[in-house]
Amino acid sequence: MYDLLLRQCRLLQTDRTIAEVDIAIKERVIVDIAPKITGNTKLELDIQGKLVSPPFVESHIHLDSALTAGEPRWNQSGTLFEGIEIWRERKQNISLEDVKQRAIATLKQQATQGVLFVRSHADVSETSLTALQALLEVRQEVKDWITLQVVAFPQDGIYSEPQNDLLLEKALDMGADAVGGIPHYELTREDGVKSVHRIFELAQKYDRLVDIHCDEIDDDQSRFLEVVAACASRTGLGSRVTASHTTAFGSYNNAYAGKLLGFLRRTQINFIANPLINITLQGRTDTYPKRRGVTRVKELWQQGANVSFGHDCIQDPWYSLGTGNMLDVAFMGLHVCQMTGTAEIDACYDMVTWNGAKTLNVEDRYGIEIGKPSNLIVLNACDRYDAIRRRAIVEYVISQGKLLVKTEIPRTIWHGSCS
Ligand code: 17E
Ligand code: FE2
Repeated sequence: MYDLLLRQCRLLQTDRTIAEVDIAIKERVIVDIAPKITGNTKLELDIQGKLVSPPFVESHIHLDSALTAGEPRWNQSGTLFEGIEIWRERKQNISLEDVKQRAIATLKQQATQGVLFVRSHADVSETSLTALQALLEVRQEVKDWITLQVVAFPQDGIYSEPQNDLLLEKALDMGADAVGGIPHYELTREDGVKSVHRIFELAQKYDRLVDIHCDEIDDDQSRFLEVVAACASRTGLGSRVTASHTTAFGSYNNAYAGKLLGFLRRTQINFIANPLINITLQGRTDTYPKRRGVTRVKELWQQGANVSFGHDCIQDPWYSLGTGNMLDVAFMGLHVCQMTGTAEIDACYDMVTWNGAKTLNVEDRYGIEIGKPSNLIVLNACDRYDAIRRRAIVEYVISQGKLLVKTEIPRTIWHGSCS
């Protein structure tokens, strides 16, 4: 007796080919995938040939500041730095309940749209560590329907205040999954380099992942990615390391960028671009021509690096828009990075699914295969290109073997004449 049987799926397999199959689930595990499955089941869903995909992965978001846009004021300049100032004011009066309530509301919004794996940053440069404590509690409270990873993120820098280094270490002691940083925002270049070394030291001491906000600025002299790459190589942490944003990479001269790409090829580090936020926060000091402020996604992807796309913000001091829809993110990424070739469009879909899972180091639990945990989504689409083009609705979300969300597809009726 199965718990759930999905009939007539257009399954997007791990090798990215499509198979027409039924999928059987029992006790939270995918137990069979075959053209025609017989047997009894508690629940049967007729998928009617729609696309069945592994869930979306949100590899970069700030849940602690989500849903605070306009509090205490709106970001008028649209810059990263005004956003940091506004958040500094807002975080003076955060409470555990405030953060938890907004984080859970955001996670529900994401799961409704097919996101079942999330990596969130939690600001740890505020002495009470309330944001971190709240997200760690949320991680536990939501674990039956969504997987949440928490990065200890020192928003104000590790060396800008004497206590920040201790706060970062305390955050790991409390159970953060990853160590974060912001070297381009440290007071000096030297402090920035020192912060990257400190992050790797802590990652090794506590056996945690690394995810650094790295070179999130248009300054072509911001060159901390090379430091991250060197530390990743020397420590052997490789694929456990992620460089987020790296927007300055879009401003480097080609001679330096070419050399750097060569170095990066030898590391296994992951990259996250956040196209919705990068295209709006960066380029603000330019007149015309105006830079796009996005890292070299296409070139990194072409040389086989693992690149994912994140949403970064949902209605916060940095970005007042957003619903958590990862197809919006892929759609924007595709445009800004000019990834319009057919293989490139498909790659943009992978950047909000498989590549994100690789970044989160959850590949062993990800993908629709016999024996794996049963997390999957049904899209009202026929393939990856169709899903992105129409930003298709996620009709069913199956999380850990259970039906978590069903969304009705709107029906439009044409009343005009045909001529
Ligand atoms: N903080 C930061 O340093 N960079 C960002 N993009 C956000 C917060 C959203
Ligand atoms: Fe971020």
